[in-house]
Amino acid sequence: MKQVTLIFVLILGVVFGTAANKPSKQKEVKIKTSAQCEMCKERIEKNLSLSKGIVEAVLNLDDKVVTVKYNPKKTDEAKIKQIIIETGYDADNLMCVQSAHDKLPDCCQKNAAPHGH
Ligand SMILES: [Cu+2]
Repeated sequence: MKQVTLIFVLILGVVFGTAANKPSKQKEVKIKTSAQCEMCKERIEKNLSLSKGIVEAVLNLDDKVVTVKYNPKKTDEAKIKQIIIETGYDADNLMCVQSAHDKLPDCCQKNAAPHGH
């Protein structure tokens, strides 16, 4: 009988423990991009935030890392990276889609000289 009680307590612990481990259904991912300037930042953030399942996208121009908050039921990291490369920028180890990159303003292309505007 004692053993049954112990098992019951263990199961309860697992159930409540699991629930406590996910306070929200949101996930966050940080992706390194090839953004060059403020325009790139706006372009990437806008394209991401308009996409399904993405709650928020904030790009830091200092390290070019975009932090994306998303709903894992509606999207995933691979899809998020796909949006970035289709916008014309590298996403971590993925190369940008060349045709999309070539449509960017000169200053936003990867071989552009460092600049601020
Ligand atoms: Cu730019």
